[in-house]
Amino acid sequence: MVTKIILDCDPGHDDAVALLLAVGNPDIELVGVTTVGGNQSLDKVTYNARAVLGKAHAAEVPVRAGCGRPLIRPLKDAADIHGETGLDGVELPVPSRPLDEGHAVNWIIDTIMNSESGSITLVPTGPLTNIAMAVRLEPRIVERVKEVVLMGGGYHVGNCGPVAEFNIFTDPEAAHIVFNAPWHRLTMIGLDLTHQALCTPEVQRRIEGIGTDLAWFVSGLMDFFRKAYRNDQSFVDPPVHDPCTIAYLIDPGIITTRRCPIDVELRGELTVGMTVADLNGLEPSEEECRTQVATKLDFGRFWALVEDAIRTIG
Ligand SMILES: [Ca+2]
Repeated sequence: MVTKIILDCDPGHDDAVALLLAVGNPDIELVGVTTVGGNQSLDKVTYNARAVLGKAHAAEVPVRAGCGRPLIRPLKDAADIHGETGLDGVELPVPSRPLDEGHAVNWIIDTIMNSESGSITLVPTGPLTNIAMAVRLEPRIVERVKEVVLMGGGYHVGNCGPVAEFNIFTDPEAAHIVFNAPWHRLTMIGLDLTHQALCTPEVQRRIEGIGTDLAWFVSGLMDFFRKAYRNDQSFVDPPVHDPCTIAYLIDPGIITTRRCPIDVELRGELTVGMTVADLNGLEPSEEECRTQVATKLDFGRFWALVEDAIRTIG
């Protein structure tokens, strides 16, 4: 069965790989891409999304720009990890057609309201500003969305301070709205999971072995990402966060999950932007709890999916 998704992203090296996995896997239909200010300014990440789709021979996928800044706080980008362009390390093709008109938030609402109920999955891989705005503007989308699978947060670890992850830390108020909306299901693919999705030299050599221009493009992205993660976060290999969301939708068996209540800290002195997951006690039933965290990644099957997608795109 094909899963129809809206990918709400801020490319971003790992967002770019998520785009490629969504385009290159036959079980995913990329209905549209929406962008949000995060890793870089809205203009830059929107350009990057269009350029990556062009690189993937998927320029026909609609792209709409959304919110340029968080609901309340100023935007502090992630240039330290993604560079001045948001996709440093590679040369991007010039997008072949103009940006689609209209605001991403309106487009998300219209698309969900005009599609069969339960047919669209939301996949946010940036700050949750657009999704929060959409929920407030048209609350009926919540019951019409099949599920939300997002990259963000973590239950044991942070990357913007000790306990907060970048996407949630950037717009915690938006995250609070999204985590507290009564979706049929919300899966948090947080750092606990994505720090297992390391692009090791062996993985990168296998990608290069595909031998296409696109494969070398991905390798160029990973070279920059590796250096940035070494310098800024003392990682040996870079964690490629965002495509884990798409991999989970393609094959849920790749990722182990555990249901638990999750909320977002807005006022802590040390913990603003922390996703607080209550893992105490027995795992609640599906009726009791609609949120879950991702805990364990099947590394080999994950990277095999990414390689297959790059090969399929050609
Ligand atoms: Ca992202």
